[in-house]
Amino acid sequence: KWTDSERSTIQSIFSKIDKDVVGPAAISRCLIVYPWTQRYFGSFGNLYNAAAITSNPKVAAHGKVIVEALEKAVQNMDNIKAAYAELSVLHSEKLQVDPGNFKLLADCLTIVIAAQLGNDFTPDVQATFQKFMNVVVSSLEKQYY
Ligand code: ZNH
Repeated sequence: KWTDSERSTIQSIFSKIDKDVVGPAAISRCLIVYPWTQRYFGSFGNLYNAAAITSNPKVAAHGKVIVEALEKAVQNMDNIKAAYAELSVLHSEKLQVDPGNFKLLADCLTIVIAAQLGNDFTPDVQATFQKFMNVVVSSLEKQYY
């Protein structure tokens, strides 16, 4: 259940961020600081070091796909689990991503968005964003159980 203030906070975050920067920056950061997450991206080519990751066009494109998926969650805030049902099956059955990794990417997204919003990322905004990402992560995990 979301309060009106939480809804407008989430919408405001997504209206302020530069999506073309946040997605690629967050997935790059995840691949760099948690290098074991690279194992799922064998088809992405060179992920040899931080410079290779941040300049890899497939990584950047995938970052944008992830932000688009988050926007779908924003548009379906009352039904994120249903909106993500297919995506959860894909990650579980086809991609076989260890679900612990969702939280790691969520944390990278939080760090990148915090850096981009600066003073606008107040403790209240942070708490609401955390709640939102927790729902996103648990929705992605749903088909694992
Ligand atoms: Zn993921 C894919 C989302 C996390 C891995 N993904 C994907 C997609 C999407 C997503 C939308 C596309 C699908 C289709 O195509 O249909 N993810 C997402 C989200 C999240 C995620 C929202 C959180 C937040 N992922 C993740 C992680 C990982 C992953 C953590 C690992 C580590 N994904 C993945 C892969 C893929 C995907 C591998 C495939 C890619 C390609 O392109 O191939």
